Amino acid sequence: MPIYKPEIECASRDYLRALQSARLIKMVKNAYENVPFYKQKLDEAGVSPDDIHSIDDISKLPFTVKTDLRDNYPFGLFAVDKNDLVRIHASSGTTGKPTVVGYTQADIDVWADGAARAISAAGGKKDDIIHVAYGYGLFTGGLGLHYGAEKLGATALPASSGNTNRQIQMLQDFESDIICCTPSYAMFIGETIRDMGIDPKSLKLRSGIFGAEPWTDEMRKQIEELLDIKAYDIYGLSEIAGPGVSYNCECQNGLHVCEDYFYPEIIDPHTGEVLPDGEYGELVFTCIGKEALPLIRYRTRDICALNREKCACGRTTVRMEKPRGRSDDMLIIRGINVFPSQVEHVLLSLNMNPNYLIIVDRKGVLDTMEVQVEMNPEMFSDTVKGIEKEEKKIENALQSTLNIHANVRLMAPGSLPRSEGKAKRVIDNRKL
Ligand code: DLL
Repeated sequence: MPIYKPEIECASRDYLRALQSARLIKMVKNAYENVPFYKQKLDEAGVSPDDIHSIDDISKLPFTVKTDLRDNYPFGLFAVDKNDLVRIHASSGTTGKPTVVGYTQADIDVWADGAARAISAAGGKKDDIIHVAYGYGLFTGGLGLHYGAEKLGATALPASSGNTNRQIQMLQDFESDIICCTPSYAMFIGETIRDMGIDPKSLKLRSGIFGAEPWTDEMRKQIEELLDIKAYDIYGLSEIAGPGVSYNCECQNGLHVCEDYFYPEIIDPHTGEVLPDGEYGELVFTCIGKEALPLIRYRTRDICALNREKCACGRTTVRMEKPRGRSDDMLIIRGINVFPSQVEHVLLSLNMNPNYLIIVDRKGVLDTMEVQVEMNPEMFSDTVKGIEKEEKKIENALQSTLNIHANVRLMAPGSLPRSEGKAKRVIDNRKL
């Protein structure tokens, strides 16, 4: 398959390191001279820009965390004058003020370049229609893929999210080649197509680029079947750029990082120590190619591992594993760490529907966990006894993976809320 930027994506490791070293030196200087927060932070850590000679010196630098952005809300970490900004995005968290990010024209070009690499790696070509069903607005999903599609020279279709019947109409009438949305919305579009009696093979759709939330390989298989496409993962976060920080190639084996712009490290989340390739820990990025928001060692909270082996696709760029979840999504139930993705993995391995909701509560001193799962349509006509048997089977499977008991409740098909953007999988009623 053609590679969008082979001079970078297939470059030698030595070339990439030299490029990263030059860019790190420049960005640290920019941050130190133009962001008072970084001047203070580096002074406190006893590091000066003059101590940074190569990418190996990165571990001398202090970390940046999400609250640093919030504490300097809205524009306090920007290294450029407001006149030089051409775009602002923001991501809303569950608590507090949103995180605000800004871009110069050069930053938009960097971001669009990453998104174009991702679309190309998913087989996108100039004559394709790229159907963008991520939300447009302050969220980076819609505009990120949109600019990527245009940069590639393909045709962007700014469908935005929602109005599923209209999405399907457009898939049919405009003959979209590639669809971009969250994996949970892709599932919903696929189910709706099935329920409408439309044969997915009658659509021109060839691939999908799905991200913005964790999803498992089992869910990938279901989406691929429902929509009769190949499903590619895409990763990104607003603070670093947006979608296109990393992406799947046709090997679907990890996500290639645009490491010429976003330098990744994996650290032990407790000690901050850098971990060797292959070990799971917290993903950290340094924006070595951006002007407006030059974040240094930003802790993403995403849990994954890195792999620097050459990929069968020919790309040499480092791959990150599919993020397993976020350290702040991790539930601690009766002292045991539980990731929603583990629940999803168990459900899908039993051929259950991936629409589920985890409800955590506290009765007295004891935590309780309930998992609501939608029945498959053929189970709906089952007897009460049959349903109870099925619930027990899922409870046993969850127990053996998670090591804790969860009450399973099978729900009517279609009864759990559907998401057009990021799915909400957990309700935690404990007042922790
Ligand atoms: O979700 C950017 C994006 C848009 C990525 C469209 C991909 C596609 P935020 O709203 O700032 O940005 O959320 C970033 O979402 O730290 C991860 O926890 C999670 N995330 C994003 N992509 C993936 C993925 C966008 N492919 C946060 N797999 C990140 C797992 C993902 N988690």
